[in-house]
Amino acid sequence: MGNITFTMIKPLAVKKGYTGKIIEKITEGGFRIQAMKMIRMSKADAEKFYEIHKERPFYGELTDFMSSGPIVAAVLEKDNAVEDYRKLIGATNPEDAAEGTIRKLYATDIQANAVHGSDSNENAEKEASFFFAKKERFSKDGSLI
Ligand code: FUP
Repeated sequence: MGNITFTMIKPLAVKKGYTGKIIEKITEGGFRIQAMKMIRMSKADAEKFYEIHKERPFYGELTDFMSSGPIVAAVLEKDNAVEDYRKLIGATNPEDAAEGTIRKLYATDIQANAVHGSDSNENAEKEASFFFAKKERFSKDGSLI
């Protein structure tokens, strides 16, 4: 059971002005923010981040979309963070997402599905290090992680 997950608020959700509401859902869901920043990925950054999906038909479109504008990246802390966050965000396709989930509330479609959430503890650590240096991650008392 890991205690961190990594999330991104995706470009269209940022553009539509949902950042504040999504962060509120995250903190109300019991997650503490270890690190957070707004950043725009280059196409190459997005290709590297989503390398696992390289062979999928949507890889080109997905990486175009994810580099089309700023995202908000964050490392979130909670017991059982990966699983609990996936519950809070809902299914990948917002049409299948449960009522009250972030994707049900703020997603546009399966690609612009409002937020990313890590799918394993191992990937959460990898994704967190992809975006954040050690000096950008803080524990509850304000010291570095
Ligand atoms: P998830 O872990 O819920 O983000 O979902 P996946 O790992 O299956 O997919 C990663 C991302 O690929 C999704 F967030 C959006 C994108 N995607 C598409 O663009 N089209 C698809 O048909 C499936 C996924």
